[in-house]
Amino acid sequence: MKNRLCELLNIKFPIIQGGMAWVAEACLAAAVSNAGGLGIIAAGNAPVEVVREEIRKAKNLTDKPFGVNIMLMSPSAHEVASLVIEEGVPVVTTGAGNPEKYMKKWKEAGIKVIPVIPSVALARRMQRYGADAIIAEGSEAGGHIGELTTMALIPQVVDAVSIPVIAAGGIADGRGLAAVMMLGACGAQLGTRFVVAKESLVHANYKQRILDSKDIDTVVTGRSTGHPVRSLRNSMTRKYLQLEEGSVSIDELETFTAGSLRNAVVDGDVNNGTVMAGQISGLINKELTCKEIINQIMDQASGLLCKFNEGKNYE
Ligand code: TUI
Repeated sequence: MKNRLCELLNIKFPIIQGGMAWVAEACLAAAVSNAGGLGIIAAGNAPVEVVREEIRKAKNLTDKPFGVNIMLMSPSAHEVASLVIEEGVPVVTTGAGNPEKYMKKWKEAGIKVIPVIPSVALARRMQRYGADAIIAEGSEAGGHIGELTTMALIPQVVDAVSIPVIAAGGIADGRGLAAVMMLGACGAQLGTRFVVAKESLVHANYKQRILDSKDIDTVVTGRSTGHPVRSLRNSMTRKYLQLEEGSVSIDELETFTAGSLRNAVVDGDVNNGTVMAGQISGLINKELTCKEIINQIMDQASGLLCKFNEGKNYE
C-alpha cells in the first residue's frame, strides 16, 4: 500500500498520528515513526523551549521522519513556526486556524506542510498557498472540530484539490482506513487510537475512560464560543453545557476550561478535566503497542482492499 503519500513523507505506511496537545510527545511520536507511520509531536500551548526539548528527544529515539503539529491559537505558535525551521523538522501539520502566513518560509526551508482543514474552501486555499498535502478532519474527531462528517467531507475535498488528502475523524482500524481510501484519501490520521497505545504517556485513568466508553459517550461543548470541542461526557462537560445554556460570557466559559485538558491527561482527573476523544472511542477496547496498532490496521485494510479489487466485495 506504498503510495504517493508514503513517497512524499518517506514513510512505510500511510498512517499519521494526530497532533494531540499534552498527549503527542516525543515517546509516542517516535514509536509511531519507528513502526512505519508518521509520528507527530504536538506543540499545543507549550512554550517554545518545551517543544524544542521534545523535538531533540524524538531525534534521539528515531531515525525515521516525524512531524510537529502547530496549534495556531497557541500564544507560542509564532515562535514554534520558526523553531521547526531551526530544528530541521521534516513535516509540519497545523490545526485550529489558517497557517498561510507561515507557509512560504516553511516551504523555502524544505519542510513538508500539511494543514488540517474542516472544509473544501480551506482545502483549496491551502493548495494555492503550496501545501504538500492536507488532512481533512471530520467532526467525528476528538478535540476542536468543524461541521462536516468524514464521510461527507473527504470525497468533496478529494474532488476539489490535486494534492494528497489524508482523512481524519472516526478512524481507528483497518476498515476505517480502507473506507477513506475508497473515498479517495491517500491515508489516515488517527488520534484517539494512539492515545491508548502502550507508548502513550497519558494518565492511566484517561486511557481507561476511552477503553470503557461506548458509541454515544462523546459530547460537543463550546459551540456557542465558535470553538466546538468533542470530549467524553463527564461532570466537566455537564457543568459546561449548563453554563453555555445560561447567559455566561465566552470569556467566562474559556476560563472555566483553562488547564482542564492537562488536568485529565497529566493528573488523571477524568471527572473534572477535559477528556478529548473521538466518536470512535467505543471501538477501542485494548491497549496495544504502536507497532501492533499499525500492523493490525495495515493487515485489515490491505485484506479488504484486495478483496474489493478481486470483485468479492459484495460477499
Ligand atoms: O486542531 C484540531 N484539534 C484540536 S486543537 C485543540 S486545542 C483547543 N482547545 C480548545 C479550543 C480550541 C482549540 C484541541 N483539538 N484539529 C484540527 C482542526 N483544525 N479542526 C478544525 C480546524 C480548523 C478550524 C478552522 C482549521 C482551520 C480553521 O480555519 C479558520 C480560519 O481561520 O480560516
